[in-house]
This record gives sequence, C-alpha cells and structure tokens, in this order.
Amino acid sequence: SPDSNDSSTPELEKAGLLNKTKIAEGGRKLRKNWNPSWVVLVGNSLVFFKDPKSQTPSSWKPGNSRPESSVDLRGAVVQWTNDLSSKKNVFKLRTVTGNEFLLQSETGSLIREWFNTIHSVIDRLDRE
Ligand code: I3P
Repeated sequence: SPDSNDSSTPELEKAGLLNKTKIAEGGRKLRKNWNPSWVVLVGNSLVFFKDPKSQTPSSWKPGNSRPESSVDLRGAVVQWTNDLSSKKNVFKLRTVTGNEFLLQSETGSLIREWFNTIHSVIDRLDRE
C-alpha cells in the first residue's frame, strides 16, 4: 500500500529487551554501566528506552514514551566481540560520530536476530 512507504511513518522493524552499555562517546572511552534497555529499531534509528521494570512505580508514568537516547544507523558498524566483555552474546555498535555501545542477551538466537536485522538496515543505508 502507499502508506507503508510513507517516509513520515517509518516501519517498526523490531523491538525488545536487551542489555546495553555505552562504552565510548565521540571516540572517548566511558566507564561501563550495563542496564536492561527496551530497544526499538524504527526506520534508520535504534531508539533506547529505560526498561519499565527497572523503574520505580513513581517514575513510571503510563504512556511515558520518552526515549533515553537514539542512534542514527547510517554509516554505523556492527561487530561481534569476545574481547570487550566477560559476557557472552555481545556485539558492538559504533556510530559515525564515534559513539560505541555493547548490546547483549543471554539468549543467543535473540541477539543474533538483532545483529542480523541491524546489519541489514546498515547495508541498506550504505547502498542508498
Ligand atoms: C565493571 C563491571 C562490568 C564489567 C567491567 C567492569 O566494574 O563489572 O560488568 O564489564 O569489565 O570493569 P565496575 O562495576 O566496578 O565498573 P563486563 O560485564 O562487560 O565484563 P571491564 O572493565 O573488563 O570492561
């Protein structure tokens, strides 16, 4: 349908709970702070929300959908890593601006799906 290609309403490609830590900001190394994050892949962006389950009842407002942060996938790179964490099932996402994130799940099949989906979005943007 015409609507599904309307760039003003990008298609939601994937959403779910992953463990996340930011390890660099603008190329500058950061101290790790792993947290569960609700991750949404929509259009050219990966959008992070605080895990509602990790919030106190008073901090969680129904309908609260303000993202914690958002990542532009254009020109980004994803790469599996065994060296940057003691955890299993970890991949690194680096943006063109030099922000680096590790994403992880205890469930291998789940994190592989995320890797493959993000990788295909990056490839699609590279070809544009
Ligand atoms: C860090 C914390 C992280 C760990 C990191 C530690 O300690 O244990 O979970 O990363 O390892 O430095 P702290 O809480 O004192 O900051 P992983 O779980 O990914 O291994 P690292 O320094 O080797 O990255």
